[in-house]
Amino acid sequence: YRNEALAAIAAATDEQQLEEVRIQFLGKKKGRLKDLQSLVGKATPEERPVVGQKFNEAKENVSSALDTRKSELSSPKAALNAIDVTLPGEPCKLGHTHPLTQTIEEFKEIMGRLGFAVMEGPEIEDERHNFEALNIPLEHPARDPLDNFYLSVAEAATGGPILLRSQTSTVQIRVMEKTKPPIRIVSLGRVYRPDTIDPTHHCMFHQMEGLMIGEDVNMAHLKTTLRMFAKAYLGEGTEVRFRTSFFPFTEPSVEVDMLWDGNWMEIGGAGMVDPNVLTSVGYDPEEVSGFAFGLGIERFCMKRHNVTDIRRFTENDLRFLQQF
Ligand code: FA5
Repeated sequence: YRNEALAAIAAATDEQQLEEVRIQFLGKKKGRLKDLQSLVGKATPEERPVVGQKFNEAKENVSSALDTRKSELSSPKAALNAIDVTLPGEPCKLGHTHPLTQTIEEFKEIMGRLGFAVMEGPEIEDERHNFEALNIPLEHPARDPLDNFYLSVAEAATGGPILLRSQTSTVQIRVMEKTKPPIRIVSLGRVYRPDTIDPTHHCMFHQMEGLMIGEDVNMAHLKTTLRMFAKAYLGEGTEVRFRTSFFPFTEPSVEVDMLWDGNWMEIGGAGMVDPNVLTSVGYDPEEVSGFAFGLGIERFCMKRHNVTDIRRFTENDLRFLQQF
């Protein structure tokens, strides 16, 4: 009886089978222990203590074996044993960085080689950093609520209006406010505008801002920096062209075009930092000068990879993303 019971307990592979074994041997009604018990009853009075003791021992052995097996079967190790580690596994699907992130990383790397440190600024901004310190006065049309994503809540500390930044030029101010010249930084990140969405415009896109401040920094430095950047990213044959333009925070201001594969692409704005901006951060325009530029990152990534619609970047379609 005992050996049979122990063998059955060891052979049980889950808790349900074990329960069946328990009923078969220790069950109150038909368990085989009952048969044994009746033998005890039939023993002679002299034999009875010995037989009784043997009976109790067998019963103890079986129930403790049951308990041990039960805790084995319910432990995590049991679950582990149930896994056949020799079977071939499911291949792990590896993701990769988004094409725009790849472009951003490459831009940082190129500008780093030209001596520009990478800075970050907040995506939710106050009016000082998005407009005022950038020489965009209150009555300027760029501040129209219809042309910006203003938030419905006010800034906690000042109670002033806040908005999603419409340009990375905000970071110029943040950096100059807390750093003394010379400065040579880039800042890459998201900006938001309620533009009509089409193949080349989105309401959320990325810009790379550049800022260099020092003694005698001039337009030639700006053009050389952008030309070296363009050649590094787009290739040796790339040309850079300036067209006169206007931005409140630069004087003079230019639109920047780059010649790539025979086509002139408009990729951003630039210029010499306006003296009013230098004054607003406590610099003396008689002592320092500087240039700034702001380039649209999507345009570069689209041109490099022949992406014809800017909306592809945010649709999360794996068939698109897996190509990069
Ligand atoms: C600016 O945002 C200025 N802050 C640039 C600047 C910086 C000028 C420093 C002077 C000094 P603009 O609005 O032109 O400029 O935008 C710059 C670039 O962002 C554009 O040339 C374009 O490449 C990209 N861009 C603008 N709007 C969108 C849009 N809706 N979707 C995608 N890219 C856009």
